Amino acid sequence: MTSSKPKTTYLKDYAVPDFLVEKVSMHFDLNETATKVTTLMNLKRNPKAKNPKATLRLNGEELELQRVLLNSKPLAATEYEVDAQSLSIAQVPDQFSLETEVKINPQANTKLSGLYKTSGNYCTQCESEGFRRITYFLDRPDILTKFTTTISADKNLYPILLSNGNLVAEKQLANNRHWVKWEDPSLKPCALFALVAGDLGYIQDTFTTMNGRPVDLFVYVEKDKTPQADYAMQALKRAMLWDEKTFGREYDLNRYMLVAVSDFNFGAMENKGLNIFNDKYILAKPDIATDADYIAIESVIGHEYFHNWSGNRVACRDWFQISLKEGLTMFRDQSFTADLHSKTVKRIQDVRTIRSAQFAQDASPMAHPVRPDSYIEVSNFYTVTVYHKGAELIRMLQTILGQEQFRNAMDLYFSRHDGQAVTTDDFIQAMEDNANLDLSQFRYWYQQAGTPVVDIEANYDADKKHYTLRIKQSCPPTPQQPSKQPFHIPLAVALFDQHGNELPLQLTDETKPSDSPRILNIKTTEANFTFTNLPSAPIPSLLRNFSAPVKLHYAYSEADLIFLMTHDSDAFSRWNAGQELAANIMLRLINAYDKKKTLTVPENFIAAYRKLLTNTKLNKQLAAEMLCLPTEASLYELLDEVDVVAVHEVRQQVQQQLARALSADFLLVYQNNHISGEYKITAEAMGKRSLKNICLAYLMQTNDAQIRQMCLLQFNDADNMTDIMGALTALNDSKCAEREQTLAAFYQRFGQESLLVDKWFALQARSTLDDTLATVKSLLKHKDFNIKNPNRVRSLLGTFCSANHIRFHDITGAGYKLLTDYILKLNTINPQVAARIIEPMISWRKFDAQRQKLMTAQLKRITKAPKLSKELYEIVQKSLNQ
Ligand code: B3K
Ligand code: ZN
Repeated sequence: MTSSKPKTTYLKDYAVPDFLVEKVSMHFDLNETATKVTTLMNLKRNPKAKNPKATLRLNGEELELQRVLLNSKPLAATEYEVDAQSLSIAQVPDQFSLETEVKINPQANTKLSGLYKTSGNYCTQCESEGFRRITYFLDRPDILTKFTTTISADKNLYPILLSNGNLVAEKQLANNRHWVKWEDPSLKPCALFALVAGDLGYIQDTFTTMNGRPVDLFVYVEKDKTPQADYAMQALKRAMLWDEKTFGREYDLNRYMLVAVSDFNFGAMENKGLNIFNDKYILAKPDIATDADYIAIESVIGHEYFHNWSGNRVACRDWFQISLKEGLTMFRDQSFTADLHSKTVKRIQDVRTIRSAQFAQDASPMAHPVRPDSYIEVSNFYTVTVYHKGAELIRMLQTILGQEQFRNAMDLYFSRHDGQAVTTDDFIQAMEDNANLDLSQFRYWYQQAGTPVVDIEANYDADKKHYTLRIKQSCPPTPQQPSKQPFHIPLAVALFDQHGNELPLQLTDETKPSDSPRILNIKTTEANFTFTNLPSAPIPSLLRNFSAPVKLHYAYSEADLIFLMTHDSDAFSRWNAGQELAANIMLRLINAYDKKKTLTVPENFIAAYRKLLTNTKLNKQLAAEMLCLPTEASLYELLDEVDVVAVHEVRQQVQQQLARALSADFLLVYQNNHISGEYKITAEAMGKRSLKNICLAYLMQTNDAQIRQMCLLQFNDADNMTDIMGALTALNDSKCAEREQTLAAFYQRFGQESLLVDKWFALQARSTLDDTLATVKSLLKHKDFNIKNPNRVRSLLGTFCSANHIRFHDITGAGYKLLTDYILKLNTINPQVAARIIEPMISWRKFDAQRQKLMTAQLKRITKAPKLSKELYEIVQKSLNQ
């Protein structure tokens, strides 16, 4: 909280810590409103510190200090200083022990950072700066030390007491309390500390590592939820095996624990040996979780597990390096999902996120490099840029180095830096050293924000049989970075002849053709590549598999795109060509809409869709992806000024015209993809379900009573949540009795399952019906709405504001006002959640003058809030001033 202007932290100011912590022992005497935390640490001056006489300054927030002992001697109040952020002791010896005792109030902790209570249990969240809300400490990621934790608590209320590492002792105490001791042999930053206490149920299993070491695995959940924990356990075992096979990484402790909690600020947390999860990423059974939920659970469990090497054993030096662990770990989890399921579908989904959310952030006032240079509040930097674009950078390195070299370079990185806290530069250095490559220009990807634009023109010289690609790169200015250095862009290219044959690629200075596709390494603002021996003008397939996170401009004809949609040998590129074709048509129609012309979807596009629907050989998951039109958000990224209504109307019109023209085909595909028998999470079964459900959604666009009945039937007959949600989603934008009926039935049936109540809130928030704003307002008063529960806030307010553009951007400004009312409430309750849901309002410059005025008025209202949190302060002031 701030009364004065919050301070900015700069990467350039990084200095090594003045003190090091040799080891730390903590004791937690758990009590709802007054937990006593005793911390004993052995400290010594850092020989590398600049100032050998520096004052010891420990971070601490919202702590009630009881006593301080230096070398076992109590300090008088005059011997130390305490303020709202720290405890300082001047003139300490070079080596000493320090013991502190503080009181904290977990029950009152609604920020869910530090130690807090959730559904009757205790849990912690320390990354990035939550540990200082538990005890006074050197709360910075380059302080690595060994933790011993003892916990005492009421035995009946909290029979399970967990912390990092190994359980080494337990005993009974008086007054029905018990005591446990955990020892973590690993070196870790305090951000990876964790404690859990509660009356939890669990399941147990073992995994034998590649070197034959058994590891005890535990998944802890609320007591009645143990039947929903099996999938998580299996997913964990798959992740452990995959990391051994793919990266040679073995787990190091004897025990690995996952815990599901229902109040959590984000997805999960990789605390050493004791991962804590938002329960939506653990709990699963077919009538509760959708196919997408199953895949997400496996991927988040994988992600947290993979952090054990990328993030925990090799940690970050400072919080500017978040992508060192998050970009890398996300790349690892993406590869895991791709290997276990469909490579193409996974790539399509990840590219969708980049093109809609990450490109939007790169163009927003919060644009920042993958390795930011400064922050006011570090929790604002766990972003789609740091994670997703960060993962794209690792993917590009894999492309540039080649699979084998990349794997070797990863081995070097892990062995060189095991047990250290390092930087993204250290990572690149390992890549360079292993492959003997110069990646100095690649480093700009970490340093420069903004989405590069690659313009390509092609020219065919029939006499010489030469084909030239003229490539230009540029990058728009971003806050604090008016001009940019050229990036090293790996551009994957293939060329096709008119019959769909992939052509051999030989540059003019080469003696023989190389494999297709090939990577053109673009390092300058302009570059030309001339291919030879091409008997006729080829059709280029560019940026294959989205080989770099850039916007590609090449003037494809519609015929070329339709050609690539059918003939490209790479499935991702076929999808991509279809998306580009659809986007081009939609942009044209948006223009026509503005000029009040009639909107007609071209015949060739309808024909291309018919081909997709009638091609029974096509992989079904891919077919479903290809049938999805570009999202409204991704169209926003193609427009200089967004006309919310035009984009929405056009997308709707295209859907409707496709549905009407192809209703018989949609119906046939719908009917042919019903599955009977046991629910399975195989590619085949998931493909059928997604194809069927997308067809149902299209069919609903025909406004036919029989289709509404089909939805109802599917809703009633479904034995899995994917099909239930498929029916509800298809009905969701139609004002009809079937919608009312199914929504009510859903709540009645699943009203006790909080993850499904979240889905019920989200569905209604997403509906494009014209009374949705009023519905959202009334749902905010529903007995199940709880502003302190992040999942609930995200499902209702988050979904409405980020996924329902047409209703959130209502021209009266009522959507903006509603969001702001709740942001102001959340400012004190949970600023991290507030800072997330404000995002749809910060890019106000993209919209028309009237909406700009309405949004900025609300942003200004936020700036006037008493006790504005650092989280909101940073975002709002950047949004208004940059
Ligand atoms: N490392 C955590 C995110 C922490 C967010 C702190 N505000 C989860 C993850 O990426 O695995
Ligand atoms: Zn992570």
